[in-house]
Amino acid sequence: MLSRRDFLATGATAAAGLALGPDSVSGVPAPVAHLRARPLARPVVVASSNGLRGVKVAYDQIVAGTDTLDAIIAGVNIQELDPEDQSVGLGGLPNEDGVVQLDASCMHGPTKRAGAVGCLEDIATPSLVAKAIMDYTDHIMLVGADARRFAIRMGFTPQNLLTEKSRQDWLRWKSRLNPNDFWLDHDDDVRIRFSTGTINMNAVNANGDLSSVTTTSGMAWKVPGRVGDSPIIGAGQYCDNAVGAAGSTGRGESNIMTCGAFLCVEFMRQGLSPEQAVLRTMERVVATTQSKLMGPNGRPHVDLQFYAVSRDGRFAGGSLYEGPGYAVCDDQGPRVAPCVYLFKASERPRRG
Ligand code: SD4
Repeated sequence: MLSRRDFLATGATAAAGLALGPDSVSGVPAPVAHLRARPLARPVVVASSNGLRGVKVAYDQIVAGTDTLDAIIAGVNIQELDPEDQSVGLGGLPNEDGVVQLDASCMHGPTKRAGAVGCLEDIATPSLVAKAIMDYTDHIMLVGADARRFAIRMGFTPQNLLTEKSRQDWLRWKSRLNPNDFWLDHDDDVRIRFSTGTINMNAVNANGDLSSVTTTSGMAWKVPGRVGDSPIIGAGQYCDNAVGAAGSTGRGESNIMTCGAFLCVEFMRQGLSPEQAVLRTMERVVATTQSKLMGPNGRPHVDLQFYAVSRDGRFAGGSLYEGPGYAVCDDQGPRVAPCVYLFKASERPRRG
């Protein structure tokens, strides 16, 4: 066995050629040759479909020279501050106590830094709080009341995030919870239809510099204190400036079980295209799904999407089931493109 010093001294690194670099010495797989060979990228921004306005804002900022993370955070701020998007920031659907609790995380590829916040109350832009944690502390993640205190000390203004629309939805849900409780039944249909979801956004600029961000109010009616995948580095989003960036929306618990965003980037490191990487990640999600979440046809009840961009500007969105699209903006302008998927919509099992 060669020691690390012996290995470097013998010049074995150089002898091994392109596939081996300093990363190989530290045990981290080196990016595949085709990614290294192309230092310049086609700028592109990809996001969940609710990010259609945001990808355009982020793309325009990136081509004007703004840092990729600042640009995509400006993109997701649009949804965070939009009271009509009930899955993120202001107007997000609350937990079972009627309290809005937000999660977010971000990564900055060029400087290899990350920030995250979980279970944050009263601050509409958790993506910016995650970035403040990254910029101003030597930590990565703050949660709960102390994260709120940190944000206020950093100059964020607390506000009531529960809009009247989301409060009415919560009351409807509450009224149907238990036939023996003291809540009166509500006439309306209790099912809340989401036209939008959590927002994940990933970008690469012309230098091949990458960033990623995910922000959410999490699952509606969740148990207070529940933290989903969005603020977990490697699950909700992940970015490696040598390879690519990826992120997710959908059932967070399933994503946490697969470290989905990290896995997606690792698949790209091995040479898979973003499209292949999101599909392979989805296959892993199915393989790690517990039996109580499986239908009789062997298909999971859960829904999950991944979005990925490679360092050289290729991109994809993927979904477990046929249907959802994803937002993308490049020199062709902003648009919603169809996700690649594992299963047809008709294969989705109905819940008993
Ligand atoms: C969570 N992944 O908290 C989020 C929820 C989501 O579309 O993405 N909804 O589990």
